[in-house]
Amino acid sequence: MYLPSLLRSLGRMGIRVLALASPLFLTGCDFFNAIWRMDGHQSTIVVAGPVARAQRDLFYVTCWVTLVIFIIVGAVLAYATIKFKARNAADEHAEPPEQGHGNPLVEISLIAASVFALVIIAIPTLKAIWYTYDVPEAEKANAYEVTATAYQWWFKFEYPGEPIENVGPLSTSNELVIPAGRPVHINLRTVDVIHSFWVPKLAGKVDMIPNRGNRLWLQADAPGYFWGQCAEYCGDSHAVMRFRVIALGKDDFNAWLAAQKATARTVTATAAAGQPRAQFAALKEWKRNEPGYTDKYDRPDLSPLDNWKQMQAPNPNEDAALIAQGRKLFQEKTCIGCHTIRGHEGVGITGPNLTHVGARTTIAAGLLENNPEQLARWIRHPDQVKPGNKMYNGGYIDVKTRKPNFTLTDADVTALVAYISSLK
Ligand code: HEC
Ligand SMILES: [Cu+2]
Repeated sequence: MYLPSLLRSLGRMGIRVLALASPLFLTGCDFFNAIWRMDGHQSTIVVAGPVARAQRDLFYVTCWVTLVIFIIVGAVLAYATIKFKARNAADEHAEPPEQGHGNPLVEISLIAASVFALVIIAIPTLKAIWYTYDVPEAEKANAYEVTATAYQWWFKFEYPGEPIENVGPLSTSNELVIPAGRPVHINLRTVDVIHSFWVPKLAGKVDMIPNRGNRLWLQADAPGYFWGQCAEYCGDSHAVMRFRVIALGKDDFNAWLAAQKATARTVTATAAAGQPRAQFAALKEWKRNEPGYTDKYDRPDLSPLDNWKQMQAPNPNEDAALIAQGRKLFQEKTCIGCHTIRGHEGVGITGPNLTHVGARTTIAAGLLENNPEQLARWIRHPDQVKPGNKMYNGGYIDVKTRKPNFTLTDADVTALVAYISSLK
């Protein structure tokens, strides 16, 4: 397939030239790099799965056809402008030449050329629509099924093929773990407004519509860590309604499923080896809207996937007493009413399932890095991190009177953070 790959690399070059011509590239080296390599976290050009690849190739076909049209029209325009321009005063005041009714040959050729261009675009477009619509027939038996449900401003992921006795399907939040190299069929649902499910490197966006089931399929070529985003304006915190997709090899995936099906970890004093350590040095006071850390992932020493794998292991220096205190506070401060911690006291379903939240790389729907500092920041001031969020409005404060429902001291936050981090 020489021609498509040539077209592809030429296409990439064309976009780079356009990007370089843009004055924006002067604003920063990172930005320049991202554009030059075109491999940002949410790139639709450097892709990692067959569905996104089909969509990208279609984009290139359209680019090329329209580029050819642009060049022809531009050339004719330039030719006419130069050839027929007024060259002296006499030309300028000359009568216009005799006006005709056009040239049937030219007109018919133009119509034929347009139809031809549209057909060239239509054939791969229709093929791509059929291909991306559903898992190919031959692969259906091998497809893995997941249900993604959107809430203002986070995602719930359920695994209908992994039932837990007396509970229902395995359920997790904000980080979707899938098997690599297998098609994944995702049912798209929403409990409130219209959201849209988008993992740019794996597949184009598809809306999640109230009272109407929708779906998409995607596949990751290889194990990896991918950035996702709600792509439909859905209220206050739409821009920070994010998620992650982690694709794992077969064994890793099965190990993950087994760990997720287990009930929440209970840390006892004997289980916690080593020295209890302070969970974090001091509570930092974050400024309102101070940015989180997950926009960029800049750890050259550790790939995002390896970072995710490290998060699965319990911290060797846990403070069992502090964790027990946190578990008690989780009940007293009403957290249990909104969050499920299967095996512990949490039974709520209006917030993300936290049974294994300590093993996730992010919190607050992909917005903050999951570390003690950011957890403390979130638990203290969810309103300052995500405007409008329903943990604060209706949980921390009474929405009608705007009065706080409870208070959290620094010591409370420290204990809650220790407890939540222990939920591996
Ligand atoms: C009124 C319901 C409600 C209460 C009460 C509540 N939460 Fe939440 N919680 C939520 C919702 C909703 C979210 C998702 C917010 C978002 O990302 O928009 C959330 C998110 C979280 C997250 C991040 C989870 C993730 O996967 O991103 C943590 C951790 C958390 N809550 C801890 C707590 C703690 C600790 C308490 C008690 C002090 C608490 N919550 C009380 C509703 C609640
Ligand atoms: Cu949304």
